[in-house]
Amino acid sequence: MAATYQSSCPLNCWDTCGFTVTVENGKVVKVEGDESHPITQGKICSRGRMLETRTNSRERLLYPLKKVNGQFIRIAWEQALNEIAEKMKEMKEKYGTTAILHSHDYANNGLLKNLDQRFFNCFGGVTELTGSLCWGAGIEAQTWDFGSSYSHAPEDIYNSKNVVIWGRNVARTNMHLFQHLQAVKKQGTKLIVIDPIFNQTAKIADMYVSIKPGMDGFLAIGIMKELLRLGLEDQTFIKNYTVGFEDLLALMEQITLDEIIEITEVRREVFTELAYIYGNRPTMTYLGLGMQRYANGGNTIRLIDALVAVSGNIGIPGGGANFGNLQVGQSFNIKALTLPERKTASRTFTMMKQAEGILQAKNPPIKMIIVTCGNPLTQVPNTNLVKKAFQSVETVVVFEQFMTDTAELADYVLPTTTVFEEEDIYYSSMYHAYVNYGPAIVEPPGEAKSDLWIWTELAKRLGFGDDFAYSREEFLKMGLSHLEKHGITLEKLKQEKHILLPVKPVPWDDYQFKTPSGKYEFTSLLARQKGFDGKLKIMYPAEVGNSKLESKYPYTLLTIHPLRSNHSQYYHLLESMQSVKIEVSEDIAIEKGLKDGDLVKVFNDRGELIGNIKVMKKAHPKTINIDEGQWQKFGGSVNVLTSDLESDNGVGSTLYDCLVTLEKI
Ligand SMILES: Nc1nc2c(c(=O)[nH]1)N[C@H]1C(S)=C(S)[C@@H](COP(=O)(O)OP(=O)(O)OC[C@H]3O[C@@H](n4cnc5c(=O)[nH]c(N)nc54)[C@H](O)[C@@H]3O)O[C@H]1N2
Ligand SMILES: Nc1nc2c(c(=O)[nH]1)N[C@H]1C(S)=C(S)[C@@H](COP(=O)(O)OP(=O)(O)OC[C@H]3O[C@@H](n4cnc5c(=O)[nH]c(N)nc54)[C@H](O)[C@@H]3O)O[C@H]1N2
Ligand code: SF4
Ligand SMILES: [Mo]
Repeated sequence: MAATYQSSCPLNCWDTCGFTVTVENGKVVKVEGDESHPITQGKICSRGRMLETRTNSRERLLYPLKKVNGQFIRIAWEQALNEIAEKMKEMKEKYGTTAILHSHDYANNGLLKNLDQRFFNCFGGVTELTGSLCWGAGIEAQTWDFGSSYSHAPEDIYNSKNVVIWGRNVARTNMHLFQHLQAVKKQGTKLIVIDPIFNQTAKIADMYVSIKPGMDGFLAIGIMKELLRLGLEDQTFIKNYTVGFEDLLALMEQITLDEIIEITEVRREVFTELAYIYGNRPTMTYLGLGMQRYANGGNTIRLIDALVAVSGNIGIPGGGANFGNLQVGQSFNIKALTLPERKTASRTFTMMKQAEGILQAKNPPIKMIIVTCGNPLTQVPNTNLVKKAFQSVETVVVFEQFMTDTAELADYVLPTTTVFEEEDIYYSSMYHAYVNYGPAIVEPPGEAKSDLWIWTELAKRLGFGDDFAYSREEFLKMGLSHLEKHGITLEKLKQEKHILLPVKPVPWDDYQFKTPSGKYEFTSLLARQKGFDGKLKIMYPAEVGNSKLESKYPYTLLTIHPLRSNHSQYYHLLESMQSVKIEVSEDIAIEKGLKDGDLVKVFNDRGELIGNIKVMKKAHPKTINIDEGQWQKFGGSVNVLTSDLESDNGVGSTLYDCLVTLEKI
């Protein structure tokens, strides 16, 4: 007998789709789009559909494993939990709790995944990771400018005259926005795409701007120069609702349009045309994550924000500098779930520098790593250093669904459930503001257990079992407690399956910003409080454009997100993905005499990777792309080449700020 259930995509993605899942004989047999979901409307991508394959895969981890003499052997849960708890106690007594590092990312958008922090806080506080490989630089930048990072509601795009997609690979990473782009184009809205790669989104654009990677801030300055020359700025907004405009004017004096044209490799007419587009309000800007993964990434986002502000596109329907949508996550009572007040010790490393942190830590050294919802061996920059760091630690515990590169290095691997095997609610602070319900609809295979079950069992053994003596339902209610006054309860969510959270569809429409001054800040007071000077800057990437380094490594390496995988999560399930593909711009192919299929070695001082050439049509000169997420056994992660430097504001990555060269083999 087949039954269908409404559920949600748990993956780290802009869209957080609604699912209809078919179950037959206790197995998930099909994952489709839920047509009743207001945003995702029955359409999902292959990553969502393939959660069926991930759930039923014969490669799923089924039993706790322990490494003995270099080999994994199956052990009982009782033994695994006792030994890990014992180890944690020993660490706490000998070195203090911060000798343990919690390494994680955000592989699953479930609300209850936040309970990892409750566990570590109640334990006393471990070494934690701060910042974000993903969007850290941009979130911090918008926090300096606006006080937070908020996006317009998806349907507000129909109020725009122009839509600028600035460094977001919409067709591949944000499919429901792509559908809106196709629709607004039909009603005459002008679509502009700014990207060094002529991607599927660029193909439908009215205007495509190819730019040298890492130089978007300069483009924004150039457009602002033209905007002011043409008298198209919004003087009322600037005068009444901003601070620091004179600093911005002084900055623009420091560089000429001719210099900007040379740096960005963008034609002069484009600056003028984009000035008219920004001046012809409302213009909506969607900022992507690609262009802030540079050493100047925070400053880049701030300069684009400044352009949106100067042109008066803030707080109006059809406008906005849409990057993250933190209003969504802020709706939940995360404090009640995580109990931050229980932490008595703390130490932090940034996500980018976790390897260096591990290798250099003293007082106490890192003696144990617990990895959840992450695969640092493929996803964190400078893989060779990450590997060395993880290998240097006495005990590594990994909670996983599959034997990933990270799990391979572990001493204990604990098998976890997938989305269809546990109840949770799902949201993402990236695009729309619906929260979706996801019931447990099948039994986990083998002895796989939810992350929460593992935390609970460990907590009991470590003496704070009471803090975990709640059912999943009780925890979900805790997380939803702030929403009761808006009539949003777990019962209602279970009934309706998806509910719109009470967030603003047009953020900042009252011009009350969350900055220290209450205004939009071209010069940021918050940044000053943090020890920066807070001003916008003329600022270059660390590697791209660095002429000394370019003489040795002349090509910029981008490592964008794969079409058919969410990061590393699908390579092992799709044979067509199990090799390294090296995409090069046409000028590189000509210069090096390369054609599709040729085998080459790409390298820099950090590492090397071998793969097959694919020539990219119309990409910006001297640009290479290798999709991120590849596994060691299929050729290896591109992060052997990337840098672990932090962005200008300290909390983002510089994954795309990477120079390489290549050689035919
Ligand atoms: N298929 C798929 N979708 C995904 C994911 C996935 O792994 N696979 N991951 C999800 C997650 S976690 C995230 S964070 C989002 C990311 O979503 P996006 O922001 O779309 O992701 P990126 O792959 O980083 O690529 C963005 C674009 O930035 C461009 N770019 C790179 N450098 C520059 C630059 O200097 N200037 C400009 N203007 N453009 C530049 C790239 O060419 C690329 O087209 O996607 C989500 N969706
Ligand atoms: N070079 C380069 N590197 C990048 C990027 C890039 O564009 N280029 N993108 C960066 C970005 S945007 C991001 S968001 C990060 C993503 O980095 P990660 O989140 O580390 O990447 P994933 O491959 O999604 O790996 C997550 C792991 O978590 C496991 N997992 C899934 N669900 C659960 C669960 O419920 N519980 C547990 N315990 N485990 C689970 C999966 O099996 C998978 O192995 O990568 C970053 N790294
Ligand atoms: S990965 Fe993203 S687009 Fe695909 S089904 Fe999940 S939420 Fe939707
Ligand atoms: Mo991400």
